[in-house]
Amino acid sequence: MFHGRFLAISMMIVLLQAGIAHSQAPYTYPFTENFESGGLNDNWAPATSEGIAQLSTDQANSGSRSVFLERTQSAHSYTDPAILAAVDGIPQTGKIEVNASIYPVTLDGSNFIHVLALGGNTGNAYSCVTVAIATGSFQLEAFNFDQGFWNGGSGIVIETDQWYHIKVVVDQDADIYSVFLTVGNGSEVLVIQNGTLGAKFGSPDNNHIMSFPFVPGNSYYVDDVSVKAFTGDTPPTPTPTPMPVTLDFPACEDFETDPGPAGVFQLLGHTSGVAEWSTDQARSGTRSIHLRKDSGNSDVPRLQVNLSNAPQTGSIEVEFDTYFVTTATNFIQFGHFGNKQTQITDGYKIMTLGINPGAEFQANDGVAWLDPIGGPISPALDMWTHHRLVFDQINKLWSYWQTVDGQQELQLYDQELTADNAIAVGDEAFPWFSSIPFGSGADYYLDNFCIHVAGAGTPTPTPTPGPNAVEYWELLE
Ligand SMILES: [Ca+2]
Ligand SMILES: [Ca+2]
Repeated sequence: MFHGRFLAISMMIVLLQAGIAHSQAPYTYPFTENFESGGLNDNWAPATSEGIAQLSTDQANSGSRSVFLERTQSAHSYTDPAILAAVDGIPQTGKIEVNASIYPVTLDGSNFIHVLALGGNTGNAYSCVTVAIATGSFQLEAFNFDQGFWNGGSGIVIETDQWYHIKVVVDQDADIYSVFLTVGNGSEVLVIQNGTLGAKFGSPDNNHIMSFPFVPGNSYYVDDVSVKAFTGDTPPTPTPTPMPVTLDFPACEDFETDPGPAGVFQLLGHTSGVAEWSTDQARSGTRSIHLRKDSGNSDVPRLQVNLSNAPQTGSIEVEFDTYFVTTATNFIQFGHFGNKQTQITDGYKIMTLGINPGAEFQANDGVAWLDPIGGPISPALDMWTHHRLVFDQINKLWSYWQTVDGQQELQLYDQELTADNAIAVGDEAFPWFSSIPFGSGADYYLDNFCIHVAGAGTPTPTPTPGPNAVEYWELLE
């Protein structure tokens, strides 16, 4: 017993001594760190037990050095590998900006990559705000515990082997932040506007900067970290493009013009497939959106659009056309309403139209995949299918019609919107429509996306009332 206790005390002393030996000096506001001189340990606490956090000359945004971070152990960690530094003297009023440049080497979409966290010092540098490369979409997003969900998404997909410049503008008077992103030498884009800080940056226990890969499969370089007074105008110069953009209500999009890299309709195609503007097929005009998944199962590539301008009451109708070329070895989520954009735990927040691995239409009501009322039906390949959804946001019901080759084939659901949340289309927290090939082998086109008050549109052809038509028309009253 004695020896065991003595050994434990001795180890504690050794650990304390190690901590003293490696204690880092805090930065003093304002500062810019280009990593060109001195050791990383001078100001940063690098954690390296579960990966790499070290100075490197392999890449540099400035000069010849930067910091390389890579998680090599399995699972995930908020603290290791990581670099962490304290900053003294951060003003508690006025506007300040926090900058960091990052250069991704490998990106794994299985979880967030926390490239710039502001706040606490122990595995929770998010207390103010954390900027991360998002799961699935590979866009820049931000999180704090007060808001409780990730937000943002610029339409700009973060790729490997490219420098990105992140600027977080903190308004200490209003307790809000905005995030800007510049790709290489390009223009500055506003990614998140006026998010709410979880805590005032620089207040006691909230005066740290941290960067960590979080999950295996992620590695990147960091350079040119600074915290200084915000010197830009309001709005900043160059005038940023406000993002994310939201679809008007009502709206119809025939995709005859290119959605562009950061348009209302966002095409995300980071890995193993395509999400592209296409002339291969068209339900209207000569163009549509082509979505294809070549390998694996994941939420990219995809088309997504923010529907938060939709009224939160009354009945809303959403229509679109698809042209399926091949089905997949897993679900195709060709019509998803919810929050795929940020990949929160509940991936089926409102409802999802899908084709199952057996190549039959199903719909997910937020709880389970459901068969059509009339029984399983396979998609007609190489022809256009019209989809029409009515969301009764008062009674929290949705119904679905499908028209193939001029014939109404199926199928009326009269399902409850996600029962435990009872949220509506365009709900502030879950406003996204996504169309996702998801399963390997999926290949289809999408055209003519419309959203409007139920019954206000003139769908072509007009669905023939089926066995459940009474319910449908009652729904519209
Ligand atoms: Ca440098
Ligand atoms: Ca078209």
